[in-house]
Formats: sequence, C-alpha cells, structure tokens
Amino acid sequence: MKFLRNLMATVAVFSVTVVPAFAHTSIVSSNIEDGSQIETAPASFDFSFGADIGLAGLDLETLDGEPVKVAFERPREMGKSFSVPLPMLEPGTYVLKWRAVAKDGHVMKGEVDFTITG
Ligand SMILES: [Cu+2]
Repeated sequence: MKFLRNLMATVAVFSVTVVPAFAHTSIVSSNIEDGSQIETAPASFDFSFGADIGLAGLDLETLDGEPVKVAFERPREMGKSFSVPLPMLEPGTYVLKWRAVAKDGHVMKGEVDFTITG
C-alpha cells in the first residue's frame, strides 16, 4: 500500500506541474511572423493567441534595443485577437516584445523579430 500511496502522490505532483502548462498559450497566428523579412511594414500588428489572455504589454525596439513608440493601449477585456497600430517603420530589424497574463494569473512573454527590407 505504501508503494501505491507513493505512486499516487507522484501522479498528483506530476499532474499539478503538467496541467498548468496546457493552460498557457502563445501567439498562434500573426500578420508579422517571427524571423520574417518584409518589404513594407504593415500599418498594424495583428496577432491571435490560442486562448483568451489579458494583453499586458507590447513594446517595439530596434535591434540595438532603442525603443520605438507604439500606440498601445492595454485592453480591459481578455481576448484572443488583437491589433496594435504600428508607426511608419524605416528599413531595419525590429523586435516586438509582448507580455500577457493567462487565466490562471501566470505571466507569459514572447518576442517577434522581423526585418523591414524596404
Ligand atoms: Cu499558468
């Protein structure tokens, strides 16, 4: 019985650590893909997650880490799809950094790197 109890405890711990990972999501589609080379910057960054999230932040930087101003307003509601207007971008490489809060309160982060070839 001791073995069974240990086994159950192990299974319980394993479930607790594994299940929340499934609740997390990331960008599943976007008009600017990570690592993409695009001729002209789109007027907005349109992106969707696999589940409802609270979009907490979106920052745009040049490759050197110079911030580029983006008209981002934190949405009040959770959602899956977002559209953030982008400024006119000169040719160069940029990094979009997003932060989101999952339904379980965990913070998720990601980056989308792209190059405007001009
Ligand atoms: Cu979580």
